[in-house]
Amino acid sequence: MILYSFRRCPYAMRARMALLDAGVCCELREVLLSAKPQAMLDASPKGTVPVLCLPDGRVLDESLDIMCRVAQEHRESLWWPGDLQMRKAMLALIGHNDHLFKYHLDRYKYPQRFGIEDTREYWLQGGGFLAGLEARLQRSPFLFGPEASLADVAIFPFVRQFAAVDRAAFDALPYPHLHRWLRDWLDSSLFASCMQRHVPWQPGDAPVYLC
Ligand SMILES: N[C@@H](CCC(=O)N[C@@H](CS)C(=O)NCC(=O)O)C(=O)O
Repeated sequence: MILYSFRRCPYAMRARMALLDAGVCCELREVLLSAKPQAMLDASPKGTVPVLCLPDGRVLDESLDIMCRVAQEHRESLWWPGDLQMRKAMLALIGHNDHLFKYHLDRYKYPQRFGIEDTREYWLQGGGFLAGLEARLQRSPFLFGPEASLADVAIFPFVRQFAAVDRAAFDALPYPHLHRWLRDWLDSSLFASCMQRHVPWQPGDAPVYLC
């Protein structure tokens, strides 16, 4: 398997964390978004990372598809719950993250890209999503119960980005459970492994593995 990835991309991060956690070893090709390798574009012309090329020639070019496949095939219980209602609820929360929260995060983090002068509205809207996470984390250590799930790993990289825009403002939010949850993920060995630095891949390079 080959994974095209970009270290700082939150979508690529969650795919790498899922692969690492499941113990699935694959070749890791670090990509420069400004100079995407032709081999990656041949596999997935839409040109976003992550892209996972499977040995049978199939290509997964959506991070959630990569995570779901890994969770289904290599993990049990909460990662990919047998309970259909729980699975639907997890995918709904991830969908909310990927669409609404990401929308507000982008505008809060990069106001100049969107011609925005006052980011307060986006901070508040993003904060609304965080309040929902806090309510869940008050009830259990992870978003869907006592163990880490697909949803925790899918959402964590985006909360990390939101927190990093103005760390003091984030730390001042009255969300102690969310702060603990984020800190635990940031301190985890899984995150440390997924954030190792690699030089961008070029054809002919010796393979580097994500293991
Ligand atoms: N829906 C995609 C989104 C992936 C995505 O947007 N990745 C960004 C980097 S974080 C990207 O590759 N953008 C292309 C570019 O900047 O040229 C997924 O979940 O995999």
